[in-house]
Amino acid sequence: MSNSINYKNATFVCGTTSVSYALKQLQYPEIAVYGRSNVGKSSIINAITECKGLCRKSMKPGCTMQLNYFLIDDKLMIVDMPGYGFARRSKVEIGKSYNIARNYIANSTSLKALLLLIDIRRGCKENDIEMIKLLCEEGRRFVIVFTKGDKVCEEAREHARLNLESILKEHGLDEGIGEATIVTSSKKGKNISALRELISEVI
Ligand SMILES: Nc1nc2c(ncn2[C@@H]2O[C@H](COP(=O)(O)OP(=O)(O)OP(=O)(O)O)[C@@H](O)[C@H]2O)c(=O)[nH]1
Ligand SMILES: [Mg+2]
Repeated sequence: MSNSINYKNATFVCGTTSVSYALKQLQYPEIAVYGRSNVGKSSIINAITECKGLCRKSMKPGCTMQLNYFLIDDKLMIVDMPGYGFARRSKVEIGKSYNIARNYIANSTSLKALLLLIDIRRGCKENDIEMIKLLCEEGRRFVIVFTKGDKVCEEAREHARLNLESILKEHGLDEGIGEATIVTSSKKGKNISALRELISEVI
C-alpha cells in the first residue's frame, strides 16, 4: 500500500488557525502530528517526505502556532499541529494554540489518526497524559511515537518503552492504545518507513 503513495511528492498548502478552514479540507484524509513543543513534529514530517525544508524546523521551541497542512501525492494531508508545554509563551498564546488543537481534534471530520510524539529522553509527562486522555475521550485513533531515538542507547529505549507502559496503566489508558509504540529518529531515518506504512494503512 505504501508503494502507492509517493511521500516525496509533498507541498505546503496553508497554515491556518481557523478550524472552519480545516473543516473544509474534506476531500483528503488527514494525519496529524502532535506533541510537546520541540519534540520533533516538523522534523518528522520532513523525514517522512524526505524534504528537508518542507516544514520549517523551529530554532525557537513553540514556534508552530497554527495548523500547517501538507498535501502528499494528492492523496492525503499531513497536519503539523501547534505543540504544547512550552513555558516561555504567554498564557494567552498557550491558550490560543491549545484551543486550535483541541477544536481540530474534536471537530475535524477528515482526521483519520494522530501521531502523538514523545521525546524519548524526556518520557511521558503530565501534559502528554492529558493529551492522551483527550484523544481517548474524543475517540481518536493515535499512535505514540518516540522521537530522537538516536540520542539514547538501546537500554534507554527499552526503559522508556516500559516506563510509558506503566504510566499509561497507572492512568487506566493502556486500553486506548491501539498500535505498538514506535521508536524513531528523524535524524537517522530510523523507522520512518514504518511510519509511512502505518499512515498508508490508516487513511
Ligand atoms: N538528534 C535528533 N534531533 C532531533 C530529531 N528530531 C528533531 N530534532 C531536533 O529537535 C529540535 C526541535 O525539532 P522540531 O522538529 O522543530 O520540533 P517541533 O516539535 O516541530 O517544535 P515546535 O514546532 O516548536 O513545537 C530541532 O533542533 C531538531 O533538529 C531527531 O530525531 N534526532
Ligand atoms: Mg514545528
